[in-house]
Amino acid sequence: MTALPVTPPCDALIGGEWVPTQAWIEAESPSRGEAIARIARCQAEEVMVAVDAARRAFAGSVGDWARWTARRRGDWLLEFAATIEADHANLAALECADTGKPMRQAEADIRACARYFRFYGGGADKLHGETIPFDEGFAVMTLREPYGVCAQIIPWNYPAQIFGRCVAAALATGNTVVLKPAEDACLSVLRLAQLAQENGLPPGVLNVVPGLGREAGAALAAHPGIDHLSFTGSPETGTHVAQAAAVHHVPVTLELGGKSPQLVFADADLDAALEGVVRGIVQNAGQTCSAGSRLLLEASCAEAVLGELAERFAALRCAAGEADADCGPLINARQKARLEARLEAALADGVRVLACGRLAEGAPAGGHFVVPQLLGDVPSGHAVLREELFGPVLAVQVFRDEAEALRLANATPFGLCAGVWTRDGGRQLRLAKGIRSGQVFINNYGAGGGIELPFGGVGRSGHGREKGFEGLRSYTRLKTVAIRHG
Ligand code: TXE
Repeated sequence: MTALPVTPPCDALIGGEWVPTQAWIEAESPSRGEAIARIARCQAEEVMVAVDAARRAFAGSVGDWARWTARRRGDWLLEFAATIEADHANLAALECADTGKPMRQAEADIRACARYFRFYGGGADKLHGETIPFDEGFAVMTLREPYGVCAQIIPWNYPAQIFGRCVAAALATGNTVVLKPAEDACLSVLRLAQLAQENGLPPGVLNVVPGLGREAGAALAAHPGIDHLSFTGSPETGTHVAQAAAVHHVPVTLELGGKSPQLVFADADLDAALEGVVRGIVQNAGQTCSAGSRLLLEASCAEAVLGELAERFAALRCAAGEADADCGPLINARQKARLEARLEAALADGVRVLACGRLAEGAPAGGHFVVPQLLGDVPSGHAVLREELFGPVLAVQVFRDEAEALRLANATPFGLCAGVWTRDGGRQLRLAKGIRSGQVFINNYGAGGGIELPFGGVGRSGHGREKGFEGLRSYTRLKTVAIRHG
């Protein structure tokens, strides 16, 4: 087994206790293909006990979390942010080993996780209802109340960041949580849960049930005792969990990935655009919901830009996460085989690889590497332009004018992000309004991941918003109180 910097408890966290399970899952290092830990494999029974524990902590004798004042909850979140920052090196090393992502990215992810707790800790006592002017003799107000028990099913691509995004917002607003991390990467989540317990979080406020999607995940989504469900993952699984939750009329937030375009016009700062385009697809080996996986290039600058882009792709290197190269491995052998099959089918359809990166010297033989690739000559409407590949693969299309650029940008069932690179102010606004997606970035891509910025999708990318104050509101439900005082 590859040695870990620290070994978090790998059991389930239920009601403040670490509970062993009957069966286990071997956690693997994507960089080496070797086992690194054995994590709990929860079944429906453990999920049931965890939901009960969260219910008791919400409104029972154990923690009465919802009755902690907003200020006290906020203070706890702020202290926890400091704890995460103090454990930064351990958490980043765990995230790097478990996901294979380059160390710099793992470090940024842990900083972002702490920042979520800081942002929502500060926001806890600043979220409030409103008063509404109404008929003579009435006083009307809205109250923002927590849902209760929030189920959170999260993926493997950004475990620590998504833990921060979901857990901090839910706890700040007085909810309790049962979280199902992904079977492919959950060590940082387990370490964060351990630190939260050590930081004095009342038992049952945060419960973690590691396990397989079809077992623990399905049991959690279908549990009649949950009050809210937040899911990040594939559209197919998103449909399953939303259907399961609908049986009990549980509100659902779905964040389901994308096929996001980057539109580059000839009048743009092309150097900045190229930098943003390459980073937008290579980050986390393309395993990012908001990856900019389609490049739309204005014809008049296409040749020059493609020449430069090909050079940048050829210079990219893949290596183990710890080596901190441009690109790490994919998460597992299944995702690698899935991507390679799609690339093979694309080549058979006449798609051409215009340029590709290489494995760095010494990259471990057992790692699940796929080198970054730039694809050209893609037939219009081809699968590589419509399906999320979830790898470091950028497909290029050329457009003649703004109208065609907009048509191509909107030509997928997804709608998560878009990047627009142009100096023309009118065009910036027209495209910001015309593009069908949850986020549009002008002359940047991703705004550095800004935790303050609401984030979510349209169409197959899902619905509901997380991050920012909108994310905090989404973990509360509104109650209207009308008082007739005469
Ligand atoms: O996703 P799943 P997978 C996309 C990306 C990727 C594809 C497949 O395109 O190639 O999904 O990845 C849990 N009931 N994204 O198979 O299955 C599972 O245990 C309840 C985009 O890993 O959606 C994990 O915790 N839960 C994405 C989570 O769902 C179930 C991030 C995500 O797994 C379940 C990841 C079930 N029946 C993949 N089946 C993004 N939006 O960033 C699985 N799960």
